[in-house]
Amino acid sequence: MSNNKTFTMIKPDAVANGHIGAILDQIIKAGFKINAMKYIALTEQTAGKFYEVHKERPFYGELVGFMSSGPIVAAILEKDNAVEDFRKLIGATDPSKAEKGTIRHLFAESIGANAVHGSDSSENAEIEGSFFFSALEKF
Ligand code: DAT
Ligand code: MG
Repeated sequence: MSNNKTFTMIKPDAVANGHIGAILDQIIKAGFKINAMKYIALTEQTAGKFYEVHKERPFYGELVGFMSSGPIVAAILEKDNAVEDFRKLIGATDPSKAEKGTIRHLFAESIGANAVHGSDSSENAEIEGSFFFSALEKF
């Protein structure tokens, strides 16, 4: 599978804290092109479905509650080596462990409210992008 796309969400904490513009600026300056984008809110049901892989984890309920607590920005991003390069740009899941200058280091509040999502594989990027976008919405 080609590795030139990844999927991201700017999470409810970063949206509420006014960081949409700053985060998109970092993403674009890092060389990612926007293939698809929308401002949207997940419900508990749709957040639960998106994060179904984490169903057995102890933080699943907290995660679903948080991700449906306010609007998000969902986007498909395009760049060579997109998945790996984007994970590098956002930093570790726990912002206290995220490298200096990464998006989570700069903007995340906690391990749960950690500002951004980034897909962990090209396969999952395709699944996650298709969860939000139809073929007509991808450019
Ligand atoms: P990542 O988002 O870095 O891929 P993940 O896939 O392990 O991390 O977890 C998905 C999300 O779940 C993560 O972005 C925030 C939340 N999460 C992970 N570990 C958590 C924890 N120990 N407590 C609360 N929320 C957590
Ligand atoms: Mg993950």
